Amino acid sequence: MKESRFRRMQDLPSTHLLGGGTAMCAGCGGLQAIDEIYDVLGEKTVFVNAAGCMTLLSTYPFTPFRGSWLDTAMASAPAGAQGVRDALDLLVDKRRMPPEEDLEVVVLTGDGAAYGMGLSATSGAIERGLDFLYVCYDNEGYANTGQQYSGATPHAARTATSSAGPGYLGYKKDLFAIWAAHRPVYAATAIGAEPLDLARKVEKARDLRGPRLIIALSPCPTGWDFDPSETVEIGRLAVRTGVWPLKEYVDGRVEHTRVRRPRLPVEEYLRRQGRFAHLFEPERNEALLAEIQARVDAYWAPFE
Ligand SMILES: Cc1ncc(C[n+]2csc(CCOP(=O)(O)OP(=O)(O)O)c2C)c(N)n1
Ligand code: SF4
Ligand SMILES: [Mg+2]
Repeated sequence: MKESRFRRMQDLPSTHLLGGGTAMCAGCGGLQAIDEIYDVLGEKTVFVNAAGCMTLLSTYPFTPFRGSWLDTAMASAPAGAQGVRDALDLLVDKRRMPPEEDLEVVVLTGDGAAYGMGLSATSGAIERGLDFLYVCYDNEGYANTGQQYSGATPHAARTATSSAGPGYLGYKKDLFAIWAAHRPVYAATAIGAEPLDLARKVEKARDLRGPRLIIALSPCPTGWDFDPSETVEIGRLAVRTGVWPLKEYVDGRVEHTRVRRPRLPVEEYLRRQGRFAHLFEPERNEALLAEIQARVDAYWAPFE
């Protein structure tokens, strides 16, 4: 059998070494976003992490974070967050911890957990009004296990489980809309390549109480197949082509926070990534390119 060109992250040379000998890929867009988010949140945090690439950030007893960290099974991070929140509330109520030492409970998961495996636990947590911030780094696949498709994979992307023909036949789920339908306190999309927009959204989310979401699109050189030096440029192209709208939901209203006019053609974004190479070689797939462009145009049409 032909070897998949999608390799497990653990098989790659260690380019970014952390405590415990864990390795992250160079140019990881998820790591960039989390770094920027942590800059705003600071150390008074408990990260409740579902299994994924970022789990490798924290191998007991090492972690690059100054706050606390809890690992959970893939589907259970919001349930873990409920337990941590309840414990913190009890400590404050029983005066065993001063209120000023209270911590922000942050769920940190990839898209596999956020869009799929953990969605039911998330829905229940929002319904209960749990006071937590959900951070999803969305690299559009199960990256840690070799980039299998997830509910976040875009149409036509090649993945380890859609490695031939037109690529992934499904369409990326709209997690922002799913959250908005729950009427949370706050929800936003973001990307590490737009750090000011991201920081403003994290600040806003930090200062609210209740269920809050930040989804950061996370260009993944390993799974999307591009050079690690291009992470920021590809992230900017996702926004400038309109593929990744930057927006927020507050008080029942959705507003875009960065609008690029005119938008660049989507193929400027697609052709930089090996996962879409079959749309251009050995010949251009005009029908599929037109379909992808039409879907992006249809999204933006009501706002123009
Ligand atoms: C219930 C369950 N199924 C499968 C796995 C194996 N597994 C570990 S990480 C991972 C990928 C998670 O994907 P995502 O949430 O998108 O995070 P990423 O790996 O992309 O960072 C999988 C499938 C697991 N830990 N638990
Ligand atoms: S596989 Fe992708 S998301 Fe995972 S560490 Fe590497 S670049 Fe980051
Ligand atoms: Mg993922």
